[in-house]
Amino acid sequence: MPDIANGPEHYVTADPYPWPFDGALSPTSTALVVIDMQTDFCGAGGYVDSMGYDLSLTRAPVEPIRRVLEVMRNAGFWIIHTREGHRPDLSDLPQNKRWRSQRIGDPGPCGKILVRGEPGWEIIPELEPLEGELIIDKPGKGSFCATDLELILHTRGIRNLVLTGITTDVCVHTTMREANDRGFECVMLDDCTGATDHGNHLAAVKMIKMQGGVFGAVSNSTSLIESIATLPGG
Ligand code: C5J
Repeated sequence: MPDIANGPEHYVTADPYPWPFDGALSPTSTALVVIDMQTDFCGAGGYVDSMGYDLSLTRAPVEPIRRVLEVMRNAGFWIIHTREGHRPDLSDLPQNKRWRSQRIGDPGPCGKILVRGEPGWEIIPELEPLEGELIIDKPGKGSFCATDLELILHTRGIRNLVLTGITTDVCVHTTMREANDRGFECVMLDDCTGATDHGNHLAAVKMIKMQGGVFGAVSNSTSLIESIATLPGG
C-alpha cells in the first residue's frame, strides 16, 4: 500500500519493473544511500589509484550523484552516506582482508589507506555530507554488516533505498543484496555507480535485473529526478 494518504502512486521508470513495486515513493519512506565516495576509491593518490586502476571509471558517477543529491535534499528525502574504513589500530581489519588487500593500513600519499580519520578515507569534497546527514562507518563491503544502519532505517520508517556510489560490483552490490534480504525495496542508479572494471559494472547491473529483479531494480539519475518532480511539492 502506498504511504501517501489517499494520494496517487508514484513510480520511477526502472528495469525490470517501475520502482518501487508498490508505488509508495515518498521522501519520508525513501533514502538516498551514497556509498563510499571516498578519496581512497576515486581520488588521486588514494587506494584505487595506488593499485593502478583507471580513476575515470570510479569518478564517472560523481556529477550524476551530485545532481541527485541536490534534488533529493531539496525534496526532503533522507540522505545517508557510507565510508569503508578501519580503526587506526586495525583491530577491525580481518587478517585475511589485510593479507589479500595488502595496502590497507599502509601509509600512502593520502595517509594510511582506508583508515578512519586519514585524508584518503574522507568523502570527496564534491559530495561532502551536510550537517545532520547520516554517515555510516563500515569495516566491510556491505553497509549492514557491523553497523547500526538497519536499526536506523527501521526507526525512521525508511523502506525504500536509492543506491548510488562505488564500486558497483563490490560495496554497492553487497549493500543491495543485504538490504534486499532484509525486506528493503532497492533501486540502483546505473549512471550514479561505477566499478574499477567496466565489464564488472555491466555484469553487476545485469545481475540485478534477472529473475524479475532478483535484488530490486535499475534506473538512472534522469528518471529518478523526473519522478521526484511529479511528487506533491516537487
Ligand atoms: C572496494 C568498495 N571495492 N567501496 N570497496 O574494496 O567497493
